[in-house]
Parts: sequence; structure tokens; C-alpha cells
Amino acid sequence: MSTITCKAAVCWGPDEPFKIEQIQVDPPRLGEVRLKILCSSLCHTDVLRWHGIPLPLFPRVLGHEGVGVVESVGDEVTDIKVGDTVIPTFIGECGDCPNCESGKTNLCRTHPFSFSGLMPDGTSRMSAAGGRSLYHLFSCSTFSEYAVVSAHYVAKVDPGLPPPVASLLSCGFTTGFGAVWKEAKVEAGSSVAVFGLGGVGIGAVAGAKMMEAGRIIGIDVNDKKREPGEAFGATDFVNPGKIGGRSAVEVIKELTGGLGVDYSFECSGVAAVLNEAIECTKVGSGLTILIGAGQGVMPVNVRLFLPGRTVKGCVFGGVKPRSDLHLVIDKCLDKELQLEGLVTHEVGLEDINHAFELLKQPDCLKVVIKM
Ligand code: CXF
Ligand code: ZN
Repeated sequence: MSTITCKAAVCWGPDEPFKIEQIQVDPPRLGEVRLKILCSSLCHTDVLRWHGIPLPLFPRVLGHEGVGVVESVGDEVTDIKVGDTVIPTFIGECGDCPNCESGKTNLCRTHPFSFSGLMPDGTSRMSAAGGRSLYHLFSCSTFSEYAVVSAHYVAKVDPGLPPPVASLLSCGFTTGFGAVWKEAKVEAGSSVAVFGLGGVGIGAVAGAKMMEAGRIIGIDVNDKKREPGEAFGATDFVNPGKIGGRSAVEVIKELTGGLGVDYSFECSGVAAVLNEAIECTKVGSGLTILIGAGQGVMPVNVRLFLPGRTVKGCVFGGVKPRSDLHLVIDKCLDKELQLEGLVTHEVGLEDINHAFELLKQPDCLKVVIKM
């Protein structure tokens, strides 16, 4: 196996435009696979990393949603072979560490998610012309024609699944869907509020529909999110800018007999919204699942917790990449979940800077990057 020279979008510093450059992608080492990326998609975590949040790791190849075909495999890779179609996952699942065995979390201790921007062994597989080492995002880096990932951090997908749909499953949609299904374990008939109807929030709405929630209230400052929200199962839509000066909390309580919702899902990463997401849940039992990390530090009114409310964070919606993810993939193959409608924009890799601009458009749900 030899080094591959290919095109990638390289970011050299915080908020600097991406440059499409020829980079070198090393052969896969022990336990790794090299992927020919078919397509990638943008997630707001890419935007935060581009801003240098939480760490300014540059130069860097971003991208963690994507789908690819295995081009070569390193030593001791037994369950993945050349030609398999896989999606990168930023957490693994060993199946027998204390966390994997706990039944309480998807955060495997053997194959954890990492903020280092390097492969699990602490090194990079990508370098720019002249040999400068490039940081990865998690251990993925899908804004490249080829990428090396650990075989512990991929999930096989049916090659019949349209690549854009497969790409969406590798982070955003699954995170929202799983937050409802695996983290909150929403019961049939219960009430749900989803704050922020982007790719993650729509995933949460779809998860609530699958769990047969009785009332699914989507909240977004942008009216263009009403239609996709309702298409995926929202029973109500609240635009906080268009409720006559009342707060979203008041309106949600009105919609739920004055009590508030059983579950809320915070998908915006905005502090004021997190406080509303907590306050709109039922006293004594309300559970808020925190998904949007935003800038990291957010002021929260702790008095909201005193009447017995809970906030729980999650990564990848609590979904285990080996035990659970195939169920979401199957629902897409069966057309029970139709994610094609989430792809509002498609661009080529050379238009990646435009792709980041498109994310700000009011009608944008997901931007897919075709390689
Ligand atoms: C990320 C959020 C930060 C922790 C790791 C997972 N999720 C997706 O973008
Ligand atoms: Zn993501």
C-alpha cells in the first residue's frame, strides 16, 4: 500500500477560508482502514472547530459526517474488507468495557471520542504539500477524497443506501433521533418539545414520532422549519418571534394543559434556549436532553432544577455504533425514515466555503458535499 495524493479542504487557521489542496494520505496502519469518501455533510461541530472551538488545532481537515468505500485495510482488520461501504463514527463500541456492559451509556471506554484531532495512537495520517502534518477531526476528516480511520470507528452500511442519507446518519440525524430513543427513552403518549429544527432537531422529532409521543412541539425562530418539522412528525410549531410577546415556555405550557412537557431536547446550543428548554418541562419529573454544545460555557438558572427537573447530556444520542445504529440504517432502507428531504443543498468539495455560507440560509437543513 502506498501513500495517496488527493484533494482535501484544508483549514490553516480559525475562520480562514478553506483551501482545496493536494494532500498526502498515508496507508492505514494496524487496525485502520483507508476510505475513498463518496460524500460528506456539514454539522455545526465542523463550524465550531473551524472557529477554533474548543481548541485551535490547525492546519486541519475537518468533516466528521460522511460515507466511503474501503480502499485498503491495515493489519489485523478482520471484520471490514476492501470494497465495504462504511460510515465513520466518532465513538466506537468494544462491547466489553464497563461502560459498554453497563447498559447505561454508549460512551465506550476502549474506543472513546477524542478532541485531540489525531488518530487513537496520537499521530496523523494526513499531511500537506511540504510534509506539514494535518490535524483530523475526531479520527475522521471527511472533507477529503480519502481518509484513514480506525476500524473500531466505522459502521458498515448497505451500499444501496443513497450516499447522502448514509452520510447524515454518521452524526446529526442519529444524534437527535437517538437522544429521544436511547437517552430519554420517551414513552408512548408523552409530550415532547424540540428546540431548534435543524438536522439534529428533525432527528429528535422523527425519534419522538417513532416512540409514539402524543404531542411533539417543534420550536424554531425560522418559519421555514415548520414544514420539515411537520413532515417528520411535529404536531405543533412555535416560532418564539411570532407569539405576540409571550415566551415559548408560556406557549408550550398552554399546549400541554399548563403542566409543561415530559421531555425537552435542546438542539440549538444557545444559553437562553437551554434555560427555556428546562423551564418548559414538568415540575417533578421533566427531563431535558442537552445536545447542542454551543460555545461550551452557558449560564443556567439553577432554580429551574430545584423542582425536580433533570438535564442530561449525550454524545451521538446515546446510540451504540454496533448494537443500535443498524436499526436506524434499516429504517432508512425500509423507507420508514426518508432522509432525502433533509438534504437542502449539495455542492462539490471545491465549493466548501460556499457550503459553510449555505448553513446560514433560513431554509438550510443539511448541506451535502459530493466528492
Ligand atoms: C460532537 C459534539 C462534541 C462532542 C463529540 C460529539 N457531536 C457531533 O457533532
Ligand atoms: Zn456532528
